[in-house]
Amino acid sequence: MGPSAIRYAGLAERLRRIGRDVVDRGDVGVAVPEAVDESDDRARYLKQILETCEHIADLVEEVRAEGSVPLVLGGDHSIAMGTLGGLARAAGGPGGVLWIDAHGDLNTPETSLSGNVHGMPLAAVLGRGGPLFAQAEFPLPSVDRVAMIALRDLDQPERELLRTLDGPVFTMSDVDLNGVEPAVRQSLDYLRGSAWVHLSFDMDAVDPEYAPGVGTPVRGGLSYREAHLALELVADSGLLDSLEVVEVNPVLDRQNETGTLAVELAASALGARIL
Ligand SMILES: [Mn+2]
Repeated sequence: MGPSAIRYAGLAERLRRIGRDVVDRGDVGVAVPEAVDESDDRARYLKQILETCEHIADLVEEVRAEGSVPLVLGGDHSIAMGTLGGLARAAGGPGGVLWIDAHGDLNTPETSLSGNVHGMPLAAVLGRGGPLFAQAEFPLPSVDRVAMIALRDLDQPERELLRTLDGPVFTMSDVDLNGVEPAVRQSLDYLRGSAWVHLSFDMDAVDPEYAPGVGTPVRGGLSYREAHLALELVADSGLLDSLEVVEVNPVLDRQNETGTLAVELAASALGARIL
């Protein structure tokens, strides 16, 4: 439903207005959770999620081979495994990701209390998700550099994994103290050396006041303008090869405010300017 909400909010028209050609490749088939067995309670629906991610990886690889910029819409953040797997396959090796999210998404089937795979994709793409992810047909690890912004809700095992990563990490406390600009600039400086650069934008990075339609809202997020400025800086850098906007849940939204914000933010990341 997330992608439909973002389309309904006028994504294609908005991107065409900033001079982008848009080709909508349609929806990727997803199993209906109520109709399938969740299989393993440490990583619920992992088999079905990896199948979906395999289809996403194929599409992303194809789009990259055409020389275009993939814009992947979701839905559950676990789709990032497919996006990043496709980028790694297209490039023949791992790259960098700017992960803007309230959460670390660094759990594993061994550490997760909920078994929600959408709390694990960053660990998985770094090759740290553990043996259950070995069944993936797309490349893992697909990422060798990660920078993170807007964190404010971490589990203890995630903190421990986070400490072993090299890249810059900016919590909301850092953003409060120093602003979002240095966080984005330092993140981009770190990612500049990567073979390719992807932006994974979880709408729950934004404060729930502006983005209420997300599965796991956390108060104290990016303001409306902080989110836009961050993505304007990403666009200005000229580094972006690919992006995704995820965790839009229209069932929890208010009159598609979150879908509408997703459109605006995607436009900023792809070069929309005030002047
Ligand atoms: Mn996330």
